[in-house]
Amino acid sequence: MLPWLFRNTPAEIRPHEPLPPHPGGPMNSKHLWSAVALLAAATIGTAAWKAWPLLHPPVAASAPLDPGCNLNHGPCTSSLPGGGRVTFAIAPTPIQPMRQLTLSAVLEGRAVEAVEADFQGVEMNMGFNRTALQGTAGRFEGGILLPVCVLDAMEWEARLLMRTADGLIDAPFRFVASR
Ligand SMILES: [Cu+2]
Repeated sequence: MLPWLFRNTPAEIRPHEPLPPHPGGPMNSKHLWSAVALLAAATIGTAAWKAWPLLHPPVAASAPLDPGCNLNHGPCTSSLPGGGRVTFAIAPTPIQPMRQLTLSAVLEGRAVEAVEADFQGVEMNMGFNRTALQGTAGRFEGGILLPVCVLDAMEWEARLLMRTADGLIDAPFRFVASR
């Protein structure tokens, strides 16, 4: 009885029934996400591995930090391990963020092939702020723009990275940049 009704029904209902779970479906998707996570971890790992020498160049010797010298009050001089000294200055003062700063490093009694200045927040990560200074005969100059901080005043450490025949020598200097 009413065969036409029953003939149509199965065909109309079937597409609306939930599909039977695909045998390998959920498993494949888990594997896919594991692969994506592994790939992401490997990519981040590789990037960190490649960035490590850039962010943390192998330093052969470090000059001590002189807490008594403030770059806001003028040049600071640091004795280098192995001999010689460097005088570092930032102008203009007071040192402010988002302002073109002139950097100068003068070497005495030590042959230096290249100088870079790296700026880091003492108490907070302010990103990568490094610039190469240009020059010869012991006088190197460069410029940098420091990023603005959420704080009105923040303490920075400027680190001179000096390439010498004895390897990389760094010298730290500290100052507060105020808006
Ligand atoms: Cu800051």
